[in-house]
Amino acid sequence: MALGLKKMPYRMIWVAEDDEETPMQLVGKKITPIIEFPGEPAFPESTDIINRVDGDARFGPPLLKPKTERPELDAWLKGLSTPMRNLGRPRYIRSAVLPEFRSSSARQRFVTTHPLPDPVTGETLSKPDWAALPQERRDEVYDHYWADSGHQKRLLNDALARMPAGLIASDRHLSGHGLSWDDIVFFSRLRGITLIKDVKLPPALDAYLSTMSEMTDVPLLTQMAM
Ligand SMILES: N[C@@H](CCC(=O)N[C@@H](CS)C(=O)NCC(=O)O)C(=O)O
Repeated sequence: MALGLKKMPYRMIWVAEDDEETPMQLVGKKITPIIEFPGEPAFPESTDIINRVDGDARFGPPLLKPKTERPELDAWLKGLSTPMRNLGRPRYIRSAVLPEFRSSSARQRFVTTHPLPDPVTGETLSKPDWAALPQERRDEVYDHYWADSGHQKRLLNDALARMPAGLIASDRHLSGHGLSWDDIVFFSRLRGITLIKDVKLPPALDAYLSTMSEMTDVPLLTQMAM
């Protein structure tokens, strides 16, 4: 997002979900994103990356104002998170055209490291406990949520419809004080919703996601929505 906003030219190298070697060689741990400026050591952590990019005076003054406290925004996002996760995760692993999930081993690794709640109890296991389940059980839970899409979409639509009026200040910035860290957090949280087909996005959210996608040069996933 920051690279697009600053119009800084860059080359994107996708790291497959199951590729440990590349990030280990670059920064010594399995993590993305990572950035490398010519002549500088590579480093991870999106906050540090965004600060470095936004602060790079060669591409103009910083664009991002500070984050603000938005309890009404946090509360609304919290209501979206469970159905978004239950719908999103089974879709990511069906999107073999996403570069990081191109191979079946990458998709399998995503399932192993991203728990979904037990369909009967609703309980979500810790990551280690989920990873210790037999693979067939994890696949079964992912298949359950894929099959339950109609119900999960109704839950998501209900949560979306509870968006407070005026939550999104403008297409071009979420909060009233202008383009800010609030946009970085919000757009990256909500972009994934565009992979879910036939969701009733409130018009202000729909317009915001489209404009922010253009401003940041980060594509939405609408074309491959399912
Ligand atoms: N604090 C890091 C967290 C980044 C993060 O959680 N990245 C995920 C992928 S989206 C990751 O690398 N997970 C470790 C793994 O895949 O093993 C940041 O903000 O950049």
